[in-house]
Amino acid sequence: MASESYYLGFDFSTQQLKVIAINEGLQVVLEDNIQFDRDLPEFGTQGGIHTHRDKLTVTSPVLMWVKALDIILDRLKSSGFNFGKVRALSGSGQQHGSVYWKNGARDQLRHLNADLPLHSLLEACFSVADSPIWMDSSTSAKCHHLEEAVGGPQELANITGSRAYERFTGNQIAKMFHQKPEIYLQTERISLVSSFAASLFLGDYAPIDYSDGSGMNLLNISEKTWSEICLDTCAPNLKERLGSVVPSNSVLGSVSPYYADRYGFSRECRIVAFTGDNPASLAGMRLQQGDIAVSLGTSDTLFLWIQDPTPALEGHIFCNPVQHQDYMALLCFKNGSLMRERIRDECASGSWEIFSQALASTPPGNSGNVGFYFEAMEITPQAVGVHRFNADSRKVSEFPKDVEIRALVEGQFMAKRIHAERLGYKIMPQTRILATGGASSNQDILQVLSDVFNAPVYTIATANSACLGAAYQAAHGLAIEASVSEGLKPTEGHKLAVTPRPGADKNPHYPPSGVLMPGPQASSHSAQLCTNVRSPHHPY
Ligand code: XUL
Repeated sequence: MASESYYLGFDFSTQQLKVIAINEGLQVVLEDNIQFDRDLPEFGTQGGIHTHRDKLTVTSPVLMWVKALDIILDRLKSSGFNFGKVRALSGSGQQHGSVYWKNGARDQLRHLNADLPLHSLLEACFSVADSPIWMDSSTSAKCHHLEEAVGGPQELANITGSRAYERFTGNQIAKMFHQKPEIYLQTERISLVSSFAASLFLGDYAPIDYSDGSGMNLLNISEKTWSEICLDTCAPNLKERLGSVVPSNSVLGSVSPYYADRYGFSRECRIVAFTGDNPASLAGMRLQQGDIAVSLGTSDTLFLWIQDPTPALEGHIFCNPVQHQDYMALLCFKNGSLMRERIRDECASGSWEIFSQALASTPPGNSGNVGFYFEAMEITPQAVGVHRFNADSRKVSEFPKDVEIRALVEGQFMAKRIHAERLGYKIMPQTRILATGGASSNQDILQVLSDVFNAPVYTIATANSACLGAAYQAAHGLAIEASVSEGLKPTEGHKLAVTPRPGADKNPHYPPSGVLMPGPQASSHSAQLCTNVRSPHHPY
């Protein structure tokens, strides 16, 4: 133990700052966290945020994040943690948030006095005290303007991986520039939450990494350079304020002497680029080429490892944090567990057991009956209401209870597969589905998932996957720098749960692989699913 070396991962998320230390065997040896509301009440946040009077503007105090770092490092030091054994560190941050460094701040960052805590040294370094974060939705006008400027939403998605989203940083910067031009002029650098946090360790401005940079509507994700047209549309002289972009597992340098002097870090301790929490989760869940991670929680989220992306109007394509020539996609479905629970209550007397029995007693493909259930306005696609179709593709107003249960679960997974394939995802022979979240403990739900994707489903514990992923990135980045290996591929911890039933790939009621447009070979439902006709009656 005494001779062990460590890698540290930090996660600057919305409600807390977390830290994980792993050893050379990539096992977790230490975890800690600072809860912003509880541990830093002086900032008056609720859930780590300030919601403004217009209800659309959402921010977090930047010095709260700095102070949280002071506290967590002090705490680790008093617990006897040996910082001298840390070979490399990395981190993740909530995506899209922006930090505005005031003119002259770089000089301050480069000369940190180890006798003082970071938050008092950096008190005067930010031109905006409250940083806009991902929950902000006050920039609709800027989004519209950006899409217009580049030739429409699909064109913006082709360049940056996503159409314009309110929370994406370019639109936030555009708002800042237009509302407070004098503040913009006083700002010498704009960081993401991830690159801001890396800057604290580096004692200098850290570059933005490709993956988190993909959440800005500013980066050309194929060329991996800033898009001039997007930059110019958002604000003048933005390129010089953003600095360069780098692959997500780049080594940025060594820790600032501040950390060696104050906490006993080795001066050799390397800093690997920090990235967004979703890219870091992809690393933390140990996804590999062709894999899908499905988190079945309140809402359902999909991470996909993609090689040839086809950006669409729904979902996001980011550069891949592990292999920078590849990509990842992120899809969010709001009607996840809440919808499954509602149908469980209506059709299975509130019992998961009865719900499971219905799935077990109905055939895969549901004899052609399919349904889409959106209690709340869905994100992917933007649709609401309940839509049931029978085997003749006719809209019907109800199904028998067991048919309803299978229609819901199959409909949810078919929609996931279709949206994934629209973004360029291809199911491959080695494809694994990694399932997490509450509903991943239900074998019968997982069986449907496995059948619809015709791939084995593994379960994986993902508490703190972003933070763990950041620690892996630290080890991975160092290994790449030392040319030790192409990358570390830890696979333990994935538990095989179910495999597809024989014939799942030939089920006429599931969308045939790779279908993006209705074709003669497609079943009537998958044809309907793929037409993308938006109407109040049909969500697809
Ligand atoms: C992703 C997003 C959120 C934040 C949460 O696009 O906005 O998942 O990254 O921290």
